[in-house]
Amino acid sequence: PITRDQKISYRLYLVTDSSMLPVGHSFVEQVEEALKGGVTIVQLREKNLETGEFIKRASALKKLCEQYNVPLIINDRIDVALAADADGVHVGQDDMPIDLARKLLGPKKILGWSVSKVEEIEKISTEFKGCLDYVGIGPCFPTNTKKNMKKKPMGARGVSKILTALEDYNLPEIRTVAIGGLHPDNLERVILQSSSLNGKRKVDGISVVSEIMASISPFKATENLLPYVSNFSSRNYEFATGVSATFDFNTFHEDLQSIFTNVSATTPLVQHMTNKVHQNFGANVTLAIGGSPIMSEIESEANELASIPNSSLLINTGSVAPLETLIATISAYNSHKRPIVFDPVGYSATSTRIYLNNQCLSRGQYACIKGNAGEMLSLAGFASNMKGVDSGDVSKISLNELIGATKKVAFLFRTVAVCTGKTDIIADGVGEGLPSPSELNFSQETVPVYLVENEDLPIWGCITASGCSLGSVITTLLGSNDKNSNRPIISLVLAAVTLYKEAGLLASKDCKGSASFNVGLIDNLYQLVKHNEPKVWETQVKRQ
Ligand code: 3NM
Ligand code: MG
Repeated sequence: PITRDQKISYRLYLVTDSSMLPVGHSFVEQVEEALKGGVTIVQLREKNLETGEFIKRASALKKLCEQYNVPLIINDRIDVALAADADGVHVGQDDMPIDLARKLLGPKKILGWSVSKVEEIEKISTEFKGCLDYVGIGPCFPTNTKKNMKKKPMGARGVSKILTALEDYNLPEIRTVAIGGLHPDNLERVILQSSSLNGKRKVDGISVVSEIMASISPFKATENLLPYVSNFSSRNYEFATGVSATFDFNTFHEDLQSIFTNVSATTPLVQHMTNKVHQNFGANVTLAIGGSPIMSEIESEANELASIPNSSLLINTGSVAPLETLIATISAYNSHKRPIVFDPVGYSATSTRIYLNNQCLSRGQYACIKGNAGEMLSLAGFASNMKGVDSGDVSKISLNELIGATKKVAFLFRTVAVCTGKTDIIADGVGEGLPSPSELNFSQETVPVYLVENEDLPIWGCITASGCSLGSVITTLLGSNDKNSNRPIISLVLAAVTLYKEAGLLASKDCKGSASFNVGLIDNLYQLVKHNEPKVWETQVKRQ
């Protein structure tokens, strides 16, 4: 038998469910295909079997798993596990207390526990000290598999909280798997985004039910999952954009011209899901710089749009699209590895907005998250409340505090974070010199920061959608990127900020007021891209 003192691989943890097999598939064959495909640990989870049948099934699976040298864990039933001499037991929060389970199970068998709260991790370090081998953290996403699910999906951020708690309570011996609604289209970012705040811990594996048990090809389904949990290091951040280039600040300024040329060459299709005030202006801004805007909020066409070469998506949560439509569109762009820019308008202004924004944040991976000072501070957890959707009274906040918040957002959401203001702050949470998720020294402190300092131009605040339209420019430039141009996200975001600020500066110089500033902004974007001589621009990016 496999015992808890051996090195157990939790990389790909199959939890069975005999109720979802495709027609004509047998339970044992389904599990055997998964074993052939490479699952590293199996849990027999049966909710409706009589004890006798349960033991029979456990004994049959035990024999099978043994042939593949894979541990067999029994859900909930210690008696069944002992009767079938399985390798361990998994218990939920409503099942037997952990210390009692350990006592009954003896010192050698593997014991796992479902957790979703920091308090539960604290217990592992106190009353349950030494009892447990691993925790299943979930549900990460909504799932139809578990009936009567009482817990709310926690998203990658929730998993990160649990991993952070394991660090805080000094429990390096506890192994971890994430569970709930995990599928190939969300695995990469979940693994990446869920690492602990100090960057030292990522999940040891992921656990799935339906992805394998409901598959008509369980072998292929398993094989398909393995790369996500095996080679963290070689995959890097491609999932956000399909591009894995590294950034060289020294050559950035020379590259600017060709960045803008490439926009005209590719005419990116820029889907906007944005608020009404921004729709018209954002479309004109996109056109002025060579993009092709589409203001669609139709769920059924998201996948088609996302599959068009050089498409990109701007989500501005001042939008009125229903959450399901937002999530479906986000998923479509993520699975096509096309970039999404997220603008969490008025992030925490009302509880409705917090919910909407948090749902979007936990359900997608964003190439860039852009916000004003108030939004950035809230996203970073530095300010709990914002009034209205403008940047509020942030005048008392120092530049350094804002830089800290922007770094934290870049790090938390593994994105390029842009905080707009008199000085624009751009923090690169995905790029230059940052280690892959498998390496253990990725922390907020190592996030590179760039600043674009501007003249104080109060006129920016006199027109609507000026911040939103920076989102349009960033999204257009990101859309121009593909495997051919192969640029890191950060270089395109920096180019977008530079262009937009330069246009604003020029427009402010010869406008008569806010209306002509509005028009002048579009004119200058158009002219700047047309003449494309970034060398003579006043606006410059500095590395902090
Ligand atoms: N436990 P699927 S979620 C069995 O959160 C189970 O503890 C969960 O199924 C938890 O991979 C879950 O099909 C079901 O979404 C996961
Ligand atoms: Mg249970």
